[in-house]
Amino acid sequence: MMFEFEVLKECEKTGARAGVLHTPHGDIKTPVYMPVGTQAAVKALTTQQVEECGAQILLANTYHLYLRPGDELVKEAGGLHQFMHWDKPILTDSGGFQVFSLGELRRLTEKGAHFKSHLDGSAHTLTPEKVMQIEQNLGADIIMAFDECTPYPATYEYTKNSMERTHRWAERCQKAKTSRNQALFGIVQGGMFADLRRESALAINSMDFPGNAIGGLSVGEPKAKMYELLEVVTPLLERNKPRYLMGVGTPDCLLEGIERGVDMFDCVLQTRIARNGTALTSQGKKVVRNAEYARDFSPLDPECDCYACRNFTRAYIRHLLKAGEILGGMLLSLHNIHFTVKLMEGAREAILGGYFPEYKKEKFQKLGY
Ligand code: PRF
Ligand code: ZN
Repeated sequence: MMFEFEVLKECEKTGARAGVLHTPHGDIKTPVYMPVGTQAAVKALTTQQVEECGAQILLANTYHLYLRPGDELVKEAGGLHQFMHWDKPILTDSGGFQVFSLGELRRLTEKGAHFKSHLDGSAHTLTPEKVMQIEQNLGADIIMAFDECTPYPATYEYTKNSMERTHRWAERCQKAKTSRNQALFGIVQGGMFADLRRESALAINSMDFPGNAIGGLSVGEPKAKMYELLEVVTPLLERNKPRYLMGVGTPDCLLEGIERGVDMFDCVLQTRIARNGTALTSQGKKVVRNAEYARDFSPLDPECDCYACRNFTRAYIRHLLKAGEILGGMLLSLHNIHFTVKLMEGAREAILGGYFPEYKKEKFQKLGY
């Protein structure tokens, strides 16, 4: 089995698990945080730097790469791995989130999503079949089904109809996929309604995808609501398959997700806040751009051993940010990814060592949650 997932150990007190997912581009140790490279680049970083941060897998976006430079061009380049020079695993999201963020520019039918490009206003239609063709051209190891990320808030009726269409689209994706070296993951929706979440988890799980994702969360609802719905969904998803919580990745949400049985996460937060001057540290978030760090000659995070922390001070990085030097955003991006990867590696070790609840408690105290 090319995409076999092995659960190595489960926490005795929580749903947390440590595992390994085998892919054609190597193994992924879970739980895992996937940095986001929307346009085939993790913003501000080379793939060499991303690798040095310890990242095991990157996420790229179907929607963006289809519009520019075009999936045919990426295929001609030898696929996404070769195009961006990253030979570890890649996951492509289906556009089911990006398209729906377009608001006025889109319309949904049973057939698919009709929308105008955010780049030049040109008209396009993405259908489950078209998305499979695009994701096959891009050539990622893991590809996502085309779904609708139900907007928040939404009525019960809208959510139910949207969820049912997402299920029909998932089946169409499964039928349309012809590649054998890619794993197609289904996506659970169901908005903020526990009964719909249950129905969606059962439906997607029964379609027997090699992995199951949970979409439509972290869309503006309170965190407690997300945790409550996760508790409904994860126990219904096959134990021996990876579970992926889409678009979630603050340090607290990562640990809460792991505790509820999630194996994979992605989030743009790490690189986004880096570019506007914020560091994730073992003592919580630090806005390094602030004046209080002007004469702070200590590293971003004294407990971190990333390239930025080994070689530069808060004062220097603050100076770079204030002076508009792109190196500032680069060093912070590198640190934030490294920090998050280490948090996940620590969680994995804790699960394997049988002390995950204590690990989570200690991290929450230090991070100030
Ligand atoms: N669907 C897809 N991608 C996503 C989401 C979703 O619901 C989310 C929601 N947090 C992030 N990315 N396809
Ligand atoms: Zn660091």
